[in-house]
Amino acid sequence: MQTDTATKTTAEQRRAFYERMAPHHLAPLWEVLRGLITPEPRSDCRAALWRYDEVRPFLLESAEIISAREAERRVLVLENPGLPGQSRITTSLYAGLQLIMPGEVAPAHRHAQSALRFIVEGSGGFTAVDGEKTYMSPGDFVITPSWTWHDHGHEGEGPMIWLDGLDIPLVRALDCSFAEGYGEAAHPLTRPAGDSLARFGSGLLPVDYEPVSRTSPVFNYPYSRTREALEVMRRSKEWDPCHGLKVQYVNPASGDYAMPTIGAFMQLLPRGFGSEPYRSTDATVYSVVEGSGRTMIGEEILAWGPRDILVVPSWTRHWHQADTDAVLFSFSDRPVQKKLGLWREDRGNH
Ligand code: GTQ
Repeated sequence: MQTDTATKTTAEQRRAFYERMAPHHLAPLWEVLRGLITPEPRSDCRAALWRYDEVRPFLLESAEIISAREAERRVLVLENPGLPGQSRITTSLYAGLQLIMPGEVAPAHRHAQSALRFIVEGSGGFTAVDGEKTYMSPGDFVITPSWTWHDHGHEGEGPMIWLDGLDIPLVRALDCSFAEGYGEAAHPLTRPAGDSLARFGSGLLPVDYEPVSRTSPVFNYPYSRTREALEVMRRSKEWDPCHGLKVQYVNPASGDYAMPTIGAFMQLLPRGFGSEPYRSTDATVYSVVEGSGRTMIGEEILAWGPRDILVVPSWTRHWHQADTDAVLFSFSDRPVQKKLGLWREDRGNH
């Protein structure tokens, strides 16, 4: 009884104390410490799947509502269900599906945020980055480095759709967003299409080349090359128990990730493959390129097919099953975590 009263009095005393300090912008750490420094990652980010056949009609309908030019970028944001209204697919990354119709333009602008495009549907669409156009095909991995002028257009037929991945929430957390419009639809072209890939992506570099940016000078990694590489590599049958056959996109001038803030990967899971459980601290967005299967995430089973998008939160054990040969593209903030010495992974069930 006495203890109860004493506790109550203590609690009241403490509350009164906190109220007196609040106007001075002071707060007691001991009331929040356990929620700040958690023994393991604790995130509102949830596992989720977007089925392409459910999303695509909404995306096409958006073209009846607004033009690419008026929208600036006509994109449906993939919002993590645990982070509604925040334009995030994970805590640190943004993703959306962008649509451009034949003859449309998404006008030139530049921003501090880095962007990747993973092409999902269509052909004849292009993106121009700092004066060089690249035409995009499904499975291509295309980069827009931080602060480079870029516009998108479409010279082909039918809808052109790609997955955008940007470091918007990360840049927001650091409060270093800058952006400007070019003022015209397109930035002038100064190099022929394909120049960067030939110059930097052929196992060659210009003699005495010194990197001018932290981002890869290759800005389109065509799927035809990536797929062919996986097909040749699979012959050695060296399967990683957690990843199948997995590669990461590289900046050929530095050997580092292709982008400073976003790591991008491609993996092949052979037909019938069941991966061992795996988790890592980088929440990961997957885009299914080929094949079908499922990913088990905690209690959830996410069944996927071509063009579906799924997200696996940080430090969440998951494993994949492939019903057919399957090819999965993925991206995460791994380069940032690794540079800061924060990244961890955990294989198996321990
Ligand atoms: O294409 O530049 O999905 O600036 C979001 C912001 C795409 C783009 C997005 C952007 C872009």
